[in-house]
Amino acid sequence: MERTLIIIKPDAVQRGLSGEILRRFESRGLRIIGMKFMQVSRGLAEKHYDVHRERPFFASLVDYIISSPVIVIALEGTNAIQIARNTIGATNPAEAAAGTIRGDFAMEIGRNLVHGSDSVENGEIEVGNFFDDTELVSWERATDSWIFE
Ligand code: DAT
Ligand code: MG
Repeated sequence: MERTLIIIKPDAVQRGLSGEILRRFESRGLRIIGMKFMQVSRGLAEKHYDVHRERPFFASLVDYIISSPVIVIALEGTNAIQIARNTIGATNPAEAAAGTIRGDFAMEIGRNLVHGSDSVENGEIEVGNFFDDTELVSWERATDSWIFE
C-alpha cells in the first residue's frame, strides 16, 4: 500500500469545495487513514515546499498555503500516488483535463486547489511531516475487498 499526502488548499476551503474534493478521492477508492483541519505554519510550509526553495514562485507559494486554513488528509491504496495525481490533474489548471479536480474547478496555477505527493518516498515523508503516528489510523474498510483485488 502506498501513502499520499493530500492538502485541500486555502482557496478550496474558502470556496466550499472541501467536501467535493474529498468525495472524489473517497469515491475513487483511496482509504482515509488521517485527516485534520489546520493552519499551516510558515516553518512547516517552507519544509513542505523545500524542493521549490530556489524557484521564483517559492515565496508566493508559501504565502498562499499559509494564507488561510487547510484540510490535510493521509490516504492509502495500491498506486495511491499515481491515482491521486491523476484525480487531481495537471499542475496548471489551464492544462488539466476535464474530469480532474483542477480541470473542473480551477483556473490558475497559483490557485490550484489541492496538493498530492509526487512519489512513494515523498508520500511517506510528507505524511510524516503533517501527522504524528498517533493521528494515523490503521483500519480495514468493509468495502476493501471490492476495491483492492
Ligand atoms: P504539483 O502541485 O502539481 O505537485 P509542483 O510540485 O511542481 O506541482 O509545484 C508545487 C506548486 O507550486 C504547484 O501546485 C503550484 C506552484 N507552481 C509550480 N510551478 C509553478 C510555476 N511555474 N509558476 C507558479 N507557480 C508554480
Ligand atoms: Mg508537487
